[in-house]
Amino acid sequence: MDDQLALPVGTTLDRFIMRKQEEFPFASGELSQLLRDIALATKIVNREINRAGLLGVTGTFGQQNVQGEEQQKLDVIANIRFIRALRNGGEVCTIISEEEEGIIQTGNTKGKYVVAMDPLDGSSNIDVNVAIGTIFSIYRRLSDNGEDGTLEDCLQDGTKQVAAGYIIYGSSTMLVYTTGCGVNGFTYEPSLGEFFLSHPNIKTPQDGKIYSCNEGNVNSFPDGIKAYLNYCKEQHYSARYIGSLVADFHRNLLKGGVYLYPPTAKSPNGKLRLVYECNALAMIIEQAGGKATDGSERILDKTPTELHQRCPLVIGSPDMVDKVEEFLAAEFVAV
Ligand code: P6P
Repeated sequence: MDDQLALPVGTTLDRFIMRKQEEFPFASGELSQLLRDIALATKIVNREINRAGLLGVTGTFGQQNVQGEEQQKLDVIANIRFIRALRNGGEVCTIISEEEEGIIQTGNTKGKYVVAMDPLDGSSNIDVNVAIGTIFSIYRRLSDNGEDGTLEDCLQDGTKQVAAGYIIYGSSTMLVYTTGCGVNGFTYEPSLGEFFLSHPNIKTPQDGKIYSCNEGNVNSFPDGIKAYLNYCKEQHYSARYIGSLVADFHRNLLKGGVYLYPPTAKSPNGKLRLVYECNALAMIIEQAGGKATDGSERILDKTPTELHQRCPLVIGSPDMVDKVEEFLAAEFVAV
């Protein structure tokens, strides 16, 4: 039979995970199972996002999170879904979530891993059908097995991540992750309930012509950032800012570009959180050949001191991140 008639459906996430596990002779399978648990929660959250308008789960939940931000109903739902999946999966002892003030003990005291997550980032965009995302980091616990995880387990440098990823719920739903050996993207096929490898070995362009920044805050930006934004206009770059970190990051990852969230008057340390937003994306961008700094220091080298601490973020094509840093450095020389 002509095998052209039956085109291959491609590599499922599960088969990919198993193949990658075989490359690690000492892998015992817990990380593989943990990645599957995240994928399961993603499928459930994806279904609820896609039907939000029909399920009456758009809009605010009626209380604020630890950040003082209005929680959307889907923020709460996504948080519950991921916590349940990680608790039931058994591999995770402790979770950090944007939606929870303290660390969450799963009861899996023998779990080897800690997960830091933003269950649903950009959720204020849900009601207007703009792409949103989930961001996660996976660390090996430092504390002894058999006990609950500790705060120290949760405040590790980004360089200690064993895996990081995000899900973008956009025109299609994609899971993009790394375990430190490159970045791979999987597209969800709802009719089969499977993720299929669609973007193998993602590499971000060395340079780009897209900059993502909320220029509504420009008056309170550092002078070096103001100078860089003027440079972008002189170079006729394209301004692309969706206001959804995962969507802006994903576009820049694939096409080349830089995302900036500098210090502002309202957020003097920047708005984005080091532990469960910046670190994961920084690992991914570096694995794809890009860079991530706070304007001067490498994000992955920063040692978190608080669960929800914020930091400025400059992330994307390496040549563009370098250029931003050049303008910021010139600011201090000019003084
Ligand atoms: P601003 C969403 O709240 C978020 O955390 C990111 O997804 C997004 O990039 C940023 O904040 C948008 O912030 O201040 O520009 O509205």
